[in-house]
Amino acid sequence: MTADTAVDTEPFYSQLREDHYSPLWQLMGGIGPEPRTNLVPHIWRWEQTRKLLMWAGEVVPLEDALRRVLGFRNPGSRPDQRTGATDSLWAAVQLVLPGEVAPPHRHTPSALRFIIEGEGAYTVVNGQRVPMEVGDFLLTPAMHWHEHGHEGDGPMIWLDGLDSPLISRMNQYIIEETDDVQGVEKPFPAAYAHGLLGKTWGQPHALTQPLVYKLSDALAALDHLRDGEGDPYDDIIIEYKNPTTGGPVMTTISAYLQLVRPGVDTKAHRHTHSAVYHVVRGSGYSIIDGKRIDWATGDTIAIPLWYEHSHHNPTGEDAILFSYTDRPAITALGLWRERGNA
Ligand code: GTQ
Ligand code: FE2
Repeated sequence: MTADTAVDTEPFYSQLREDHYSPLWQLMGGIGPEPRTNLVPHIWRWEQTRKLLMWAGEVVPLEDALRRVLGFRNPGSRPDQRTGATDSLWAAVQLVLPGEVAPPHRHTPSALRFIIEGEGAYTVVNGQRVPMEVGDFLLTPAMHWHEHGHEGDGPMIWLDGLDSPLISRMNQYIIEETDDVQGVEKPFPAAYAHGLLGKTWGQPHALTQPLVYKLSDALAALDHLRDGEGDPYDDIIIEYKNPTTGGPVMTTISAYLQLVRPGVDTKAHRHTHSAVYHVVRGSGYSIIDGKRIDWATGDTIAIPLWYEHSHHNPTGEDAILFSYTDRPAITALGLWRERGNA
């Protein structure tokens, strides 16, 4: 067909639109052999994060906010895009001031917390009261009731991680809220809470996994492993596990603590899950997509899917990183892939 005999296709396309048909040949733009995202790697520095969060404490009463949470929004996000720090992971800092209670609710997104600063706060998850101490890693699995209170002095600050952007994209984000604080039930003995011992009659108890992992336990495990070889991409890394399944801590989210030993340069890799890192101790840098990002205690870093990254500790001190990912969700969908330079 030559130009001067070209068919006028406009009536065809307008009929398709009117009758709700999609021509595939117009939809394949931007899809190629590699996964792609418009999101970008980014670091949020602790100094600025803490300053803005404390400012929120001055200008936003908890009654108005319910939860005083500042999310880390990926700079590559389009204005209407339901993203957090990455395509599927929300990351945020939350501030509770003395005497405040963030009211009870439950939702389909799974949530985790890593405690950054303060003492005297607690969360109640399905009737179990969990005190929060710096370095603790806490879980609020999907549809578990939770509320947060603070009986100490001074600000209480923690990192929140949720799969809410993923759940939102699937139009499955539901929340139930109430003003009635939960009745706090008698605490489970540790072995029962951790799934080592279980009742055999009637209903299983409402919690089937530990709700808190202490920093000292995780650090002891890292220390135990530090003389070995380590992972080529992460150095000495442990996963927080659900002991009742041996799998990730939640259906969609896995979480880790890692030690990048002094002088270590990890190899670079990329994978189809995305990750949020929080610097617990020390300093160092990562090379993400060929660019060096220096980090130090309190900083939070987003690595969206398929960006190549490596971690480096040029200092003489340990660097300890907490991180969480959507790897279990990506794996369940059959999408997990990795490409490394090891
Ligand atoms: O503390 O329950 O960062 O429901 C986002 C949603 C925290 C919470 C967030 C939440 C919470
Ligand atoms: Fe919540």
